[in-house]
Amino acid sequence: MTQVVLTEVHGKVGLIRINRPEALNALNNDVVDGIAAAVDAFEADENIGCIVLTGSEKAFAAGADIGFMKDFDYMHAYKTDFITRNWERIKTARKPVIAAVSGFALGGGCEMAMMCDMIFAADTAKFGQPEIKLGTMPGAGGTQRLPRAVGKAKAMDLCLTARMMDAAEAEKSGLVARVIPAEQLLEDTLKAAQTIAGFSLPVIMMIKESVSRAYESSLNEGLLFERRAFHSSFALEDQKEGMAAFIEKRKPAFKNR
Ligand code: DAK
Repeated sequence: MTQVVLTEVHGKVGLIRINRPEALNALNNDVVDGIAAAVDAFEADENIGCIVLTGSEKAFAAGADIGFMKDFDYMHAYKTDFITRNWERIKTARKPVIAAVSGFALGGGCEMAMMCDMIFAADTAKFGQPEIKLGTMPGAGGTQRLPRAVGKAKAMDLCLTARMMDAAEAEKSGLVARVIPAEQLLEDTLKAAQTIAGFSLPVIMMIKESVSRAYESSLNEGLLFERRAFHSSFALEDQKEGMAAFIEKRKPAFKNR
């Protein structure tokens, strides 16, 4: 049986690849369970400092699997907590997760990319929330994360017209961190992930937690959270090592503590 989620380790980076090419990586239970299991494993691995989630050249993921959900009724969706189960695993990861998006990231695929901490897009990437064409609506954060990323006007435009946004527009509007030529996407993303993973793991986690807080709190609360985390960084051996290394003009040797 084909494995619908593949994993690889590149130095200190854990790579998760969605592998359902025949369905443009449409997300079904096996895929979402596979992603969650891979995140669990990389989170538990002390040697991993950053995670990359990617798809194929043609599709990051063209959405939740339409064939799988087409006959659901309300009671089934409600009782089984449709899709919420495991979909949020990426969101709860404490290590940074970068989405490397090539081709289609539509519906649940776009939502899954937005659950990651940042998106690196190939110049071929296309983002969209086309659920309205299917007589339904985004259900995994599309109407909430998209306005926070690109503003209300563009989010309304995308969710209500179902049009796709290309990589250039996505970068201009703040949805993606970088646009990269398609053939270099994975290499450049892994390089950035290695850079991150080369720093002190507790500091990586504190920074992720603090930037994420900016999304979910008032400015004053966020600033307070940041200050507390910043103060606590002085309890780290890695802070002593990082500053000593700077003064001594050498490379720091972080110990992740
Ligand atoms: N589901 C299942 N199969 C899909 C699929 C999808 N989302 N997208 C593509 N495929 C399949 C196609 O059926 C086709 O299969 P065969 O006919 O070859 O067997 C194969 O992938 C290749 O697709 P096409 O032949 O259509 O390829 P094209 O290049 O012509 O077109 C396309 C590419 C991406 C424009 C087109 O495939 C397309 O429009 N796909 C559907 C996109 C879409 O509507 N996505 C949104 C789905 S709804 C929730 C969380 C999440 C969600 C809901 C709730 N909760 C937490 C509650 C999410 C909902 C959605 O994502």
